[in-house]
Amino acid sequence: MRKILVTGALGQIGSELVLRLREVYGKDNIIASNRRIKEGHMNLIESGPFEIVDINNMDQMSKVVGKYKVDTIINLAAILSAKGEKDPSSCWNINMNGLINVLELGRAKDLQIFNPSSIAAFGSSTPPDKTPQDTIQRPTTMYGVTKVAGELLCDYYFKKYGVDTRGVRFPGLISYETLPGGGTTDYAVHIFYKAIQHKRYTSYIDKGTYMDMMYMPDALEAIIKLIEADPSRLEHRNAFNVTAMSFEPEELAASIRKHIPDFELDYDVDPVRQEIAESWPNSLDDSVAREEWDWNPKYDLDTMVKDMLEKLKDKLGEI
Ligand code: NAD
Ligand code: AKB
Repeated sequence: MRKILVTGALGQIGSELVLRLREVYGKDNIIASNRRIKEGHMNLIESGPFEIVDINNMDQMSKVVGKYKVDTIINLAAILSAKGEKDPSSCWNINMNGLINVLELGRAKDLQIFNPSSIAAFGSSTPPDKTPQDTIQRPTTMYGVTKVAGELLCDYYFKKYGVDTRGVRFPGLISYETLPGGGTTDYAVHIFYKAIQHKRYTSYIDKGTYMDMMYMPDALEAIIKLIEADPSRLEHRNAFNVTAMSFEPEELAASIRKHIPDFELDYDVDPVRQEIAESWPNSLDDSVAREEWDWNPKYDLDTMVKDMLEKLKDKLGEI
């Protein structure tokens, strides 16, 4: 059975991925880690092995890999787009120097490495509609720079050293368990909290701004499917375009109104995040992921909205 170390496990993806991986591979085979303990995660921390690991601290990470005989690292430790623009040097340090540590460990100990990229790896000179798998990548945020460099670095470690690196370009992820960690697509999560609590949301992203999105259950299955994919089918290894839906704020609001008819949406656009959003694609072409490892998301806009509202109402009702 695999032994998987998940870094950055107390973030938006990790807090759900760890529990899903524990169902699939057994709780003792999934080592959750984060550089610090964060409030509200005691369930996850107590549901199996947990270690403090800072990916910028090679000794610490290497000891944990040795202690549990880890054979796979899923590297989720990172700084996202909006936070990255506030502190570009930390964004570079964690997303690049941390990733190099992960890849060096992969090389030294023959580990499989999954490292997610993002739609942020594209920029305004990228074809914005049905953005192809292989195309122009000139991102204008520090986060995007680290994501495209990370994609290349992962390809380099595979080609040069034979490290089994894999990854996808995730779009904005929508989930109810843990709030997003400071990205541009976060509005598409916040809107659900405000819709349930106040029947009203003020969006910092302007109407008409399309971005790709995906519901968390599909994102978790993408990770598991790709780490298990037959390597002989993988022409690409890192940075597969994956998407499930593309919408702009008015379309999301219209879908929410099918369940909360008096929900109101207005705008107070944040120029920084709006500029980032406008530099990202409107919609991705994910046919290569579908061909090479049978990527096939289950949730579209309406099914995601229905499930989000049900689950979040339960969660907020419990508080
Ligand atoms: P997040 O910000 O919610 O969580 C990141 C976690 O990493 C946090 O718990 C943080 O404490 C931890 N961390 C930060 N620096 C660390 C370090 N040096 N060592 C160890 N832990 C550290 O992020 P997320 O949304 O879960 O994203 C995970 C990965 O997926 C990132 O690489 C991100 O770029 C990528 N991604 C996410 C989305 C999304 O919408 N959530 C979309 C595209 C790509
Ligand atoms: C962000 O908005 O920064 C992330 C991402 C798409 O990478 N959600």
